[in-house]
Parts: sequence; structure tokens; C-alpha cells
Amino acid sequence: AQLIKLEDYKETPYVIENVSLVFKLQPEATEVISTLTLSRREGTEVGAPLELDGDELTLVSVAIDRAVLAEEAYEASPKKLVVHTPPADTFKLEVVTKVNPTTNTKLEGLYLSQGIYCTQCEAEGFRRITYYYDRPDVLSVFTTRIEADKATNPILLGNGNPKDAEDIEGTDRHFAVWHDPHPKPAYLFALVAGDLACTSEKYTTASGKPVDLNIYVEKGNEDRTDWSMDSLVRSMRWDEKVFGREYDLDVFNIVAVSAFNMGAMENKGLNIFNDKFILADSDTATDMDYEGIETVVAHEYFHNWTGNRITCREWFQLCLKEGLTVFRDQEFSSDERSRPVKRIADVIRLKSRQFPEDQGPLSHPVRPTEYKEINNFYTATVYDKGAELVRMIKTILGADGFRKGMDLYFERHDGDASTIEDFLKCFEDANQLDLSHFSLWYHQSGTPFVKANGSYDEAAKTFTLELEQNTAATPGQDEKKPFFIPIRFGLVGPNGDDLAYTSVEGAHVDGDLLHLTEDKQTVVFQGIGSKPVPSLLREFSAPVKLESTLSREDQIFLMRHDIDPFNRWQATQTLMTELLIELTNGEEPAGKDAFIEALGHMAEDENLDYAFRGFGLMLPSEQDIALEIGKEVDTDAIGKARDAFSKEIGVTLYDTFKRIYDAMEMPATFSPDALSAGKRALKLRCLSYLGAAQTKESAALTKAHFDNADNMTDRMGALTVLVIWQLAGAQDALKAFEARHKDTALAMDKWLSIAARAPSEDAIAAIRTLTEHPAFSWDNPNRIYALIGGFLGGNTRGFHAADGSGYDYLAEITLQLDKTNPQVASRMAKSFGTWKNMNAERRVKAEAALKRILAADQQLSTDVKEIVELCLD
Ligand code: DPP
Ligand code: ZN
Repeated sequence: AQLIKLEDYKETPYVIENVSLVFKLQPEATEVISTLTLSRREGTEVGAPLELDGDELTLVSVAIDRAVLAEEAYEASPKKLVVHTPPADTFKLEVVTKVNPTTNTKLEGLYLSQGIYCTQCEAEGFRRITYYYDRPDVLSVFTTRIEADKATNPILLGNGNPKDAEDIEGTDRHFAVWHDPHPKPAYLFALVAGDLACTSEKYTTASGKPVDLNIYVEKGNEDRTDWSMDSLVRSMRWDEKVFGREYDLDVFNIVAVSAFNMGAMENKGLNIFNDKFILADSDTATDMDYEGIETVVAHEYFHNWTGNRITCREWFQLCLKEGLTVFRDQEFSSDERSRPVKRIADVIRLKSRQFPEDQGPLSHPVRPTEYKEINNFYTATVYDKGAELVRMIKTILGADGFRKGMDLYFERHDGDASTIEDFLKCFEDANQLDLSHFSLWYHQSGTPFVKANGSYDEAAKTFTLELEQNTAATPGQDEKKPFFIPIRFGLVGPNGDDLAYTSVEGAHVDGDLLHLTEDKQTVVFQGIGSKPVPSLLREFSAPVKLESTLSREDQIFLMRHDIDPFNRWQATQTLMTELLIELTNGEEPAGKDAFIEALGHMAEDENLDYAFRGFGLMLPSEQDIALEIGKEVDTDAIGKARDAFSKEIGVTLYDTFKRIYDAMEMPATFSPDALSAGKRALKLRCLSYLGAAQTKESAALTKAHFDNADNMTDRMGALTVLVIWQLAGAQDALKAFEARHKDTALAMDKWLSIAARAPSEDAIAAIRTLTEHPAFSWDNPNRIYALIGGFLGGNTRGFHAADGSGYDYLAEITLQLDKTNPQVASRMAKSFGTWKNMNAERRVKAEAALKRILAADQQLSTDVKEIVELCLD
């Protein structure tokens, strides 16, 4: 496959002024009639060829201005349509193609999911429907007519506003016409047809415009949409209030389907969702599911302004819409819930998903400059690190300066296909400042390591901070320049209050914000009355790895006293990680007992949020520890050390955890609100340590928790403890869960993912058995993400088994999945991304497995091939 480069960007020679589409839906042979009004772009030579993208298309006919084209006038293949000499002026190109929605297992383009026709066009799925300039900088006004059997497809949905809808006389078919007045790129096109249930609500925008909100689901699921509708209404209100952005059509439709590669898709006026992010009730959804739904509903809605009204010039700019929209959904959730707890959750996600990407062969800049398959770049780097960059802009400019820049961005670029440069320019112009150094974050990949060393001079009353930054080489970037790193900080005095300084030298410092801009900087604070403990990178003000030289006593001090809740959590994590690494190495760490004692205090500290305490008690995962160790990793040693440490904490603090567990008062009826969810989280965290202690009493308590659970959070939480610690009753509980939920696929996904994590001598045999279970299917991405993804991400010892069985299995299923759904196959294959950090024994096996994929006797997709080649590079 070809390498696509940012520097090769060129405008199209022709402009598509408007698009009229007719779909004659049939399960195996849908006819698509596309009429494009085209005109030659200024500067294009008269008669220059018109080249449109296609993918697996069957051409029926081509006409220009109603005259069928002679065969020699064009060239058509499944991947391309070239009209050799188009007319000089505006003309209408009419192309008829045929597609087969039933056999479309890639779930890109038009496909059938449980009898529902739906589409997925981002990034390059529209070319699987008709020939087109399938790229984000070609914006056009779309009108769509959908024809289908009335009995099986009573609901017909398209982008924009509904126009006509009628029966087609003399047939058992009907049609609907939809018109979208907002010019849009093809990736935002969507269509849905099927027999769907609907829940509706009326919304009035801030300026008084009425909007019909509808959520469509498979019949029988209509009583599980309350939460997603509630989330939608709150998102719409929030965007009006916080960003001054209103909705712009008469209807906003959401459709949930069960087979969907991604989480959801922001098609204009017609969002299509993976049903995992729409359906919820207390019996089948966990608190995390409720939060996920709130986030994704908001995210897709927010795309209407950041993504749809202002889209990307080319796919290299993906972070322009994704990083920004993730930032917006994070802010929304922070406002709706607890800000510090949300921040901790987002940082855990960043560190566990993006940091590994950035420290391995798949590392790439937030705005990449080349790719072979764009689907491979919907990554944690583009999304989550992309959001961190927007957050840093806000940190540097302050809330008002940030809002001014955003206002200017909306004003200046509404209707455009833009770039990161356009975006940054708005903040510069609105605030009269230069962000050129900052912009390096978009181009230079890798996670910077920041080292900080503080010293206090009692006589001079000065505190000196030696700061250093260093970014390791990443693929394609050997030399690294220093980043512009905003560091929020406090100098914590002996009584826990921040100490004031009288003046400072060596860096730009404004209040509690310091700009680290060089490789090395020595910063001297004057007028510091007593020896402080520096609390750095408060709120995680930059996506860096901070290596602090604080003593364990100082870390414990911050864990107890820092006024920044994020850094209290961070101090706890840092200590846990240090201790776990020493334990992995077979050492007996100093300060372990003091730490466990401090953990007990944190668990019981009534001044802290329940959810915060739940997070504070959570040990870094085996994967997190592996990443922290970084080289010559032995996952068995990590797993053993972590198990032993969990058990030691559980045994030592048994009474504390039991006391908290027993005292927690739960509301009589289930509610997904943040406070109740926090209580459940803390209670379950205590239960997990009690379970780790593996006493008869704790096994019985966990089983009782499972049996008495009146909601999925408690049921799943207790089941996980039973299975992971192999407590008495685990097998019964697995059976009971299965019996209760066997007809609810999304609930059984949880069962599959817990089963995939179970400790086992032969993990692969266990996974193979699970793939035979009726709840599993190789055809549905959610089932694969639950079982296979659950294994790869949650069973570190199994996947990285020293005998290479995990790697062999991943190679096998990558090849198998690539035949039906390359996007899912390549997502799974990305788990190879950390193989170079493993010890030699494991590296040999991983490398062999990767090479076996390349050597296989089958045509590999661009998706899988690119990932495997990058891993081997
Ligand atoms: N549907 C994906 C998202 O919203 C891609 N745009 O992030
Ligand atoms: Zn998005």
C-alpha cells in the first residue's frame, strides 16, 4: 500500500456543488443512484480528468448531463472511476452502482446489522457506497431519497431535515427524502432503515428554536434509553452555556445498532451508535457504563460544532476535531460530576493507553505526517493526548483567553475544512501571543520525562528547583527539541498549606504556573520561610512523566496533605509503583508499612470524596507496572508481586476495609448519580482487598455481595473479585450470572471479559473454550472486544506467557479476523505494540509471531500490514 503524506496535499480539480442520492435498498443488491453537480475549479485545465474514489463497487452506468457515456470515455474499476475529459463548465454526473449490504462484514459503508440497514463512512467508507471525492475537504449539500420495503423497514432516516415521505404506489415499498442544508464531507453521510423502536423528547434551544430529539433502538430496548436521552439534553444545554453553541437542524436523531466497529459516529443530524453507548438500565449497566454513555453521547453531539460545522482539511488533522471534542466531553463530565475524580479517571486512561503507544514502535505525533491506513490512526495519541494539548492551551491562556480563542475559531472557520495551524492562530490572534514553541506538541512524538530536584537553603530562605526535560527518540524522530511544558505547582509547607514566595528567577512563573521551556532550568524561589515539599504537575498540567526525587516520607506527606486532590492521588500512585517495582525485583522495600498505614488513613478520610478514595486505593495494573519498568519485563514476576502486595494490604487493613464496607449506607433504590456511584466504587474497592486477603469470611462476604446485588455494578464487581481471587463460590456465581443474563448480549460481554481474565495454567485453552460459548460471536465487534480485548488487556500474564502461547494466539486470530473485518483485526494486533519492552525469552516469541503474520499465505489488509510492519521496524 501507498504511503500517504501530509506534504502532498492538493485541492481537488473539481468542486462538487451538490449531491443527490437515491438508495433502492435490497439486502443483497442495493442500487445507489448518485447525481453530482460538478464544476471545474479555477486553475484546473479544461478537460482535466475527473478521478473519483471507490472500494469494492460494482458500476452499473455512468452518464453526464443525462447522456450515457461511451465506454472509451471513462475507466471504472472497483476502486476508481475516471472520466477522461469532462465538460468545461458545470455538469451533472450520474453514476449508478450496486452494493451488497448483507456480505459487508467490514462494517464500513452500507451494511445490515440485525436486519437494520446502516452506514459507517468515517474515515473512507463512503467510497464503498458510490464513487466520490471521499476526502474531508470536499464539502457539499446532500439530498437523500431512501426506498425500501415498508413492512421490514418502516423507519427511514437520513442526514438533515425530513422532507417528503410516501408509499410507492403499486408496490409494498415506500420512500423518504432527507435534505441537509449544511455542506458536509462524505464521511458525515449516514442512512438508516429498519423496524426500530423510538423514544422522543422536545428540546428548545437557548434562542427558542424547537428541536425534535429521537433515539431509535432495536425493538424491546426502548425502556433502556432514559439515560442516553437525559445525557443528550444535558449536553445540548451545556454547549450553549459553556461554548455558546446551539444546535442547527429541526431534528436530532440517534440510532443504536449492535454491530459497530467504533463507539459511535457523529453523522450530521443522524448519529449512529454502538448500542453499548446508548442502552442502560440498572440490571445490565454498570456505573462505568452510565458514565461512558454520558461521555459518548456528549462527545458525538459536541462534534456538531467541532468536527461537522468546522471539519478537517485532510485526515492528518484528525486531532483538530477529536482532541478538541474529547477535551469538550471531559469538561462536560467534570461539570456534571466531580472535577478531581474525572481528572484522575482521564489521567489513568491516558497513562494506560497513550503512554504505552508513545513509548513503543507505534508512537506517532498528535498530528502525524504520514500513514498507510487512516483507520489505524484513531488512536489514544490523537484523541487523548490531543485533548491534553487543548487543555494545556487553556492552562496557559486562562479560562477567558481560551474562550476568546474558541469564539474566534467558531467565527472565523465555520463552514471550513481546517488545520491545526488555523486553530492555533485563533488563540494567538485573540490573545496577542505566540504559540509557535507550544505547537511543537503537535509535531513531535514521545512522552517527555521531566526530572525535578529541589533543595532548600535555610539561611538564604530560598528554594531551588532544578528541572530537566528529556524525550527519548521515537520512530522517525531521532533528535528531540525541548517542549513548552506548563507546570502547575505548590510549595507545601510543614502544616500542609502552600508557602508564598516573594520573587522567583530562572523561569517564567505566574502564580502557581511555571513554564518549563528549556532542556534544563534552575528556578530559585525567594522568601521561603521553611523547608517545603514541592508538589509539581498539579492537576496533571502537562502529559509528561514526572520523575521526582522526593523521599518516601515526603510522598506520604503529599499523599496526606496536598491541597491539590489530583496530586494526593498521584503521590499514592507513585509510592505504589515504586514499591511494586521493588517487590517485583525481589527486594523488601523501605517504607512499605508506613505506606500501608497511610493508605488506611486515606480510605477512612471522611473529608474525601467516596469516588476519590476508591481511586486512591487502586493499585496500578500489571500493564502499568510493566510500562513503568519499561525493559526486560517479566510479567509473571510483576503479577506475583502485585498479587502478594494486594494480599498484604488486604490482610493488614482487613478491619479498616471491613469497617468501611459495613458502615456504607446505600440508597434504597438504584441511582446512577455520581455520589451513589462513588459509594459503590469505594465499597467494592474495600471488598476487593478483603477478597485478596482470601479468608473464609471474605469469600462468603463476596459471594453474598454477588447474590444480594440489585444492580450490575455490584454484581459484576463482586463476580470479578470471586473470579480473580479464585474464591469459593466463583464457579457458581459465573453460572448464576450467565443464567440471569444469557439473553442480554451487552451483559454477557461483561461475563466474557471477566472469564477472559481468570487466572489459568492454560489461558489460551480457556479462551478457545469461551469462543465456543453461545454468547460469543466472531461477527460482532463488541463480543470480540469483550473476550479477546478483555484477554489482551486484562490478562497480562496470560497474553505475555513466557512460552509465547499468547502471542501465537494473537497472530492466529489477527489473520482470521483480517478476512472479515480488518479494522477489528488491526485493533487487536496493536496489542503487540509493547513487545520490545519484554525480556528476551518473550521477545523471541513475539517477533516470531509477528513475522508469521507477514508470511501468512493470505492477502493482508493495509490495516493489519501497517501495524505489524511498524511493530517489527
Ligand atoms: N466516531 C468517532 C468519534 O466520534 C470518530 N469520529 O470519535
Ligand atoms: Zn470523536
